[in-house]
Amino acid sequence: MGTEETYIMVKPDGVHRCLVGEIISRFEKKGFLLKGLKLFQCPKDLAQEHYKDLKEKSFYPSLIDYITSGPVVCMAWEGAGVVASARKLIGATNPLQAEPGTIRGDLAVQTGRNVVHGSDSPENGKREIALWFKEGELCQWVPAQAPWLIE
Ligand code: DAT
Ligand code: MG
Repeated sequence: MGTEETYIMVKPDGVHRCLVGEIISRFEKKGFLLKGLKLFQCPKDLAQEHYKDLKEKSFYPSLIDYITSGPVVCMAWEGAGVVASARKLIGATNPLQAEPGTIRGDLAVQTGRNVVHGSDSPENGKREIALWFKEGELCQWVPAQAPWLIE
């Protein structure tokens, strides 16, 4: 099993639009390992820390308002190559440019309502999981299907 981890989050629009199951299902079906999962109301300071690299962008205030506007679903997924693969499953930031078959390509129309977040590097995967999950919220386990996914 690879040790790479990524932080995936269904944003408030995805929760309101009842897309949680659909989005989780895409990662489950791919075969990655779910390590953590929770419905969570994000406080403003956490949203600001998560998106700190975008602080100077004009859309930053509305991005913070959006992410804190309702519950999100936080997930930690593990697997070899999971960061890049999850970004492919998610699709381009602008849903109009995201390929059909990707989550954003199939389920969203606007950048400011693009339903899901995925870490952009293994380093940020680790950083974001540590940011969004407390100690004890992640599970170490081996799924029954493991031998049928990785030889
Ligand atoms: P991604 O979520 O694909 O990693 P990002 O890290 O560049 O994209 O930006 C984080 C989020 O900020 C993105 O999912 C939606 C929002 N955002 C990015 N660019 C935007 C823009 N030009 N207008 C409005 N929102 C934007
Ligand atoms: Mg990003």
